[in-house]
Amino acid sequence: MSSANLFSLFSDNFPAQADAVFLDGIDGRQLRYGELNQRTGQMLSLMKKLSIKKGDRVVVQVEKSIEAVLLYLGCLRAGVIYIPLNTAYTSNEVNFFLGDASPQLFVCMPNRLDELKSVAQRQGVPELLTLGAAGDGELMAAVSSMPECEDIANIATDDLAAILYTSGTTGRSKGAMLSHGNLAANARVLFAYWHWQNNDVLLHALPIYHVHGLFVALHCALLGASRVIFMPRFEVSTVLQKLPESTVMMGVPTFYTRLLDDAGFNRSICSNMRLFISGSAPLLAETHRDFEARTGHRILERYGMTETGMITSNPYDGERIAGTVGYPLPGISARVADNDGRELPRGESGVLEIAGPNVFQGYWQMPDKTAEEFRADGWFITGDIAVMDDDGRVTIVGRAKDLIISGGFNVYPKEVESEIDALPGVKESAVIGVPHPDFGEGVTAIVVADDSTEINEQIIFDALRDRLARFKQPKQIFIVDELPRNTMGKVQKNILRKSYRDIFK
Ligand code: MCA
Ligand code: AMP
Repeated sequence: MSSANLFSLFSDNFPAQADAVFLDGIDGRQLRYGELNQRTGQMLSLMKKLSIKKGDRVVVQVEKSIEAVLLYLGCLRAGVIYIPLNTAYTSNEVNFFLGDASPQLFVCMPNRLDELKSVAQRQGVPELLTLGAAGDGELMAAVSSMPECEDIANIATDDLAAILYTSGTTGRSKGAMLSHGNLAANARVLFAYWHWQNNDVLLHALPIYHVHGLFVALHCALLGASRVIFMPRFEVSTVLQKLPESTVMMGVPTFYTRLLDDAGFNRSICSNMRLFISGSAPLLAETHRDFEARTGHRILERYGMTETGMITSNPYDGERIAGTVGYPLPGISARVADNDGRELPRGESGVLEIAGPNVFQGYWQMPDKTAEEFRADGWFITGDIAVMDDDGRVTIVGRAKDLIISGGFNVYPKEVESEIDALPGVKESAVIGVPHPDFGEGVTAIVVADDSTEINEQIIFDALRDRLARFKQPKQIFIVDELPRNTMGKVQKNILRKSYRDIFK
């Protein structure tokens, strides 16, 4: 039986010329396909030396860099489970992930070593190495001393490739287990659906600790043996400079609204571009229209989740309709169902449920939570409210889950509320998302004091600074006398969202 290692799927497509460029860093450094092959082989040797075996976990919290991509691909190649963390996570948050994932190795940024060493020790992590944005640190020094090696670990389709943490409605993060088979299925489908071409040049400005930047973008490029212009972060001026030599860009809606806010963004800058893709959060129909008027390009919006990769996409050739997320991708079945999982007639709104080879293997060490998110017939409940029209086109109209998406990052209100409620002087809080011109939704906290200790907005901001990643911290806090409740005593967040809807306008 041949191996289902995702790395083999990529390496089978590597260009014949070893000096073909894969990653083109804007600091002038490049990674060529030949070096990718050599370095990931050495990574496999390093994993062996450290006794990190197939199925063991490697947790990684590092800046975006060429070497960070090598580490991901090296883990795939070695059959080791890769667990990337947002660089914004505080040591409090990292402590949880190390405890939950019990990795054999934790790779962190050199400038946070002092702070994170004790966290890794507390959680009993056997190996700790550093990796800096320029490839500096202990990891690459160790890799360079390893023998080259042609091995690729033998992998079955269901063996895990990665665990990506996604916060839960309970406030407790859940690790979504993705197999080599899950990732390969989605990569193949997107590559074909978006008509990926071998001479495509991908402009990559997304972070690489989430599905969008790590899997969707990099996997398509690897299947096409393409060149990737690799930016450390999204920055309008650099995007404007690099668009003329690119053909594809993927982004969250904030990328597109920020580009439109710049007068220098125009049709001629985009003349080499083939495709702009948007996802991770709803793209306003207005942004879609403005973008077309400015550039002549109709953004292709798609929809997905960490647990499933991409689920639907607007068509490449057919009509890309603003405000819709298109059709279920080939091989993926989707239905709009009532609360009991019964399919609803076309045109009615309900929860979107899906099935397909892309659907994850469950939540890491949470069988009960996993069972709750699946129907008895095996369909996965996305928690998004959708409408499907007669020809199968899907529109996302809301969320059954209490989730805020800010600039493409997910924020679970419960997690923020738990931190606020734990503060002395706080009786209770409600965290909501309200329209924000830059981030789509802005995190906002409505807090009721209990009068035991003095509390004000500034005390709350200060207390959250070291507890929660910056993007989860409320942009505004309001102290009120009471929260609106329904007759069952449940806080009515819809009323709060209405009352505060204009605060960022
Ligand atoms: C940064 N800040 C944020 C965010 N990003 N606050 C709220 N929401 C955010 N997304 C904070 C900064 O720490 C800073 O705080 C202040 O806001 C302003 O930062 P700014 O310089 O404007 O931010 P930036 O560094 O330019 O980042 C904005 C960004 C970035 C480029 C939109 O957030 C981003 O790259 N987002 C993409 C997320 C993504 O890849 N999502 C895909 C998830 P202070 O002022 O205190 O310093 S995968 C997924 O969802 C599924 C599977 C899917 O369908 O793809
Ligand atoms: P994540 O947990 O980061 O994978 O976020 C997945 C969630 O992002 C989905 O369940 C949706 O709520 C949302 N999402 C992703 N893409 C879109 C889109 N194009 N339109 C609306 N919501 C989206």
